[in-house]
Amino acid sequence: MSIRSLALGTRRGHFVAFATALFVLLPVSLAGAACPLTPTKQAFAPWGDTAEYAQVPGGSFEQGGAGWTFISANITAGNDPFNVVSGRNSAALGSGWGSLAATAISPEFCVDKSHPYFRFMLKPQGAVGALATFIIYRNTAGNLVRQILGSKIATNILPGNWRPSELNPLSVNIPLLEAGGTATVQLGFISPLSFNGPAYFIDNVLVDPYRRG
Ligand SMILES: [Ca+2]
Repeated sequence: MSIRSLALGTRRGHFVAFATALFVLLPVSLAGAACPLTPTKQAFAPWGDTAEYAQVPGGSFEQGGAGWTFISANITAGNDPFNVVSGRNSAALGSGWGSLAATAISPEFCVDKSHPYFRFMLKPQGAVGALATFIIYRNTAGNLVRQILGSKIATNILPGNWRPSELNPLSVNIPLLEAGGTATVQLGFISPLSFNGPAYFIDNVLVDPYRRG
């Protein structure tokens, strides 16, 4: 039975209309979500961001980095202390001098217009420069491209504290060319070199679905 025929059937009585309206409202409220739905939470509410967030696959780094690609980077003990997503591990990017352009790249996942931004937790530690993020996606010509997003977070060579990243544009910034207005993307993180050990720790890479329900 289609949503339309359900809605037409509600004209038989007020009670039926009310009960059926509850059914009809649900698909409407999810109309922006073409990708599979995943659990969400207001992960960045302590910083005044009350949007709902869902986890990028393996983005809490609690599954051993499955599906992630690490170059001069690795999973390390220690969760983001705010427990944006609780756990025991994060990812360390860089291992000191000689580890130029340490990189972590996520597995592929589905993005639609309900994923306008992504956000994550980070901790600079002796970084000589800012952490860059990037999106890998297919452009309108069908070619895989890598779009680098600069970080606005100022860093210095002294160890810093865990903090939330700024909002990084995701579906607001790429073409949604696949079925249902979706795109297959990967997120990446590039660290500059550091004086001593990892230049950055990152944890809890989350995407921002439009608030639902
Ligand atoms: Ca974690």
